[in-house]
Amino acid sequence: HAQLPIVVNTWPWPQATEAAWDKLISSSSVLDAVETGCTQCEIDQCGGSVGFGGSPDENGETTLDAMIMDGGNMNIGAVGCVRGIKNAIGVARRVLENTEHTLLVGNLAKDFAVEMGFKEESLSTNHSQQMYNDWRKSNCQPNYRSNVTPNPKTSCGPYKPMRSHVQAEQNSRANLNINQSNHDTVGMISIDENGHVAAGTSTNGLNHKVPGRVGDSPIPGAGCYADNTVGGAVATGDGDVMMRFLPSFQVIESMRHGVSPTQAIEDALNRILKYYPTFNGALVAVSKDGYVGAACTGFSSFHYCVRSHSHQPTAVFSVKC
Ligand code: SD4
Repeated sequence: HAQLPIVVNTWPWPQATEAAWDKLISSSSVLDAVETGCTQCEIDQCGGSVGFGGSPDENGETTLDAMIMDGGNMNIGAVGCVRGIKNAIGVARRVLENTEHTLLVGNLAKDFAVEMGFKEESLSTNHSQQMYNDWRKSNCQPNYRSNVTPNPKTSCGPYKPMRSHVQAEQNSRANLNINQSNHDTVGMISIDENGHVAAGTSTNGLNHKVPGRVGDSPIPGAGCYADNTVGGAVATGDGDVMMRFLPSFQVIESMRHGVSPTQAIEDALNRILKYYPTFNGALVAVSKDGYVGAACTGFSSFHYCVRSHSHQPTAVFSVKC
């Protein structure tokens, strides 16, 4: 338990937590805090899986997903598969503030960003090119396709035929070895001393994803959820699976009925595990009165950061999965 105000985020990225905290103290805006904290991770390329230069898709391109949610009025701004803009969470914030929409995607999300004054630039780096080249050399396996003929565009494959849908998921996910090092979204929750909650996410998704893929991070109730009357929740992990269950929404609804944050997360993960026993994922949640909980599955452990007046500087906590 921590006093309000508070900032919490997924993974051991205290520089993002501190940036959000400083902004929260100076601006008193939980939305500014979440945007600033996630932006810090986009600049730092946290874990290689936030921001530019990570997770090249089958064409070698990095695309970004991000979302920000205001738990006071239940407004959301999000971008999916946005190309050529480094500050995806900033664009999500503009979708929230400057449009009546919730989610913009792809090239047209980039056009919107440029209209809003964001700079268009390449998201590729030597590192992402190298990852892409290495993958091409291995006949582009593993990846997220299950077709038996080569991919006509890349000539990669053929990929292994899959027997059934669930089996396909399990085989391909076991091969993909989704883990902490290739699969870390920043998800952040901020609550001010009046109990105003905001949550946000930013990620470059998955290595070698099929171009056009959007994960859970910009999907309301999947990547995050916030509600001033309850608290906030954020998710990280295998987004293709998670978005089928809306775990952040489930956690908030359980907490609304009095379940503790940790128990609510365990329940949400267990629901997914019934269908996808090898699934990897983690959530962290904060109640509106400052109770923090976390749980994970499939990783060896999950780390998260907490900053408040009683956690100074940022404390990094670890839970075993
Ligand atoms: C996704 N959930 O795009 C994101 C990736 C991630 O921890 O969380 N990595 O599937």
